Amino acid sequence: FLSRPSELGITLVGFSGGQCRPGTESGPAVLTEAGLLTQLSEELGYTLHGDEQVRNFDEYQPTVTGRDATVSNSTPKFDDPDVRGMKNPRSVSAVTEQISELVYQQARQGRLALTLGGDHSIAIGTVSGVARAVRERCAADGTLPESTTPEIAVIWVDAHADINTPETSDSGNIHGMPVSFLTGLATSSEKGVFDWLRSEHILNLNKLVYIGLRDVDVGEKKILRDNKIKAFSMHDIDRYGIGKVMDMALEYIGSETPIHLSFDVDALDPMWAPSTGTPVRGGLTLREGDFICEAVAESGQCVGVDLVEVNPRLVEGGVSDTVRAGVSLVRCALGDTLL
Ligand code: 5AB
Ligand code: MN
Ligand code: MN
Ligand code: MN
Repeated sequence: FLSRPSELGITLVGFSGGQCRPGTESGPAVLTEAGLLTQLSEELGYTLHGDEQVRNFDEYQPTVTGRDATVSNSTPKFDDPDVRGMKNPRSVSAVTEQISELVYQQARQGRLALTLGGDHSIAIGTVSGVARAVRERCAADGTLPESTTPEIAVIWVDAHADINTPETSDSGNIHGMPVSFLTGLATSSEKGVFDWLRSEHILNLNKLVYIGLRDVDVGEKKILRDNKIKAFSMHDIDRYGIGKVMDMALEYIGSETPIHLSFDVDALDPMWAPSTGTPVRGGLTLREGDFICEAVAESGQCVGVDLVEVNPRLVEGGVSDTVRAGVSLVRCALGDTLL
């Protein structure tokens, strides 16, 4: 379908405003300091485009309070009162709007869009940007095989479904809501709060596949059921094994549909990835996580990859394990084992 892409469009998003635990903004820095980008170019042979430095979004980054106050950089806080219970709504909207444009600019040139986060709210930007680029490339002659579908599929690997609407969310944290905005289940009611999302950004609910779920809120379960959303929970992985689950996931998507992989590191069991804001026990092994990424790479359909929710400030259990896991996941998603 797609030849193995050789060009990568990198976006490094140092942002943590989609949730309340400072530290996620340093995720891209620790992953790149571990040598991830060098490995992608020197060992996997990719040509890298886009960000070399982490984007810090200082203006929109929430002010750190409490016992962490001494380590915060004291930029003036953007005035951002709650909207429909959402925390930092204008900040997250402004940052994801920029990410969407950046990722779109990479993906429209046929580059595989790799984004390192950052909390999972940033996927509102990445998925919307890739969705728009693929729609545009399908409409333009000759840039993709003729049978390619203009709508992308998303494989969302996560302990959580991240499909709360502002109304169903108990926490108000937007990293628990990206899928509802991306699919149009949640819409804007206020200027400056996700009012930039257009139809070309939207993900079809029947092109969404979850893998790894084990902590889904009551309101989210109703959304999954009512919309018949495809989901492989940890229970399904236990029952069928990860190999069969990936076969079923890719068969559901079909071979003509470009795939965006959005990988929340908390899908892995905290044994492998402890440094993350919302760990849930009973998760994927590192090999199961790597296998998911390998299978997506092997499909030849991958157009975008996110790795999010690495929080180096949460050191219990060791940051280095989480970083090593993150590096491994990205390498596998970019076809490491196939070389
Ligand atoms: B993550 C929770 N469902 O809405 C909520 O880490 C958790 O991006 C969301 O998957 C976890 O706050 C968001 C309770
Ligand atoms: Mn999660
Ligand atoms: Mn998530
Ligand atoms: Mn999390």
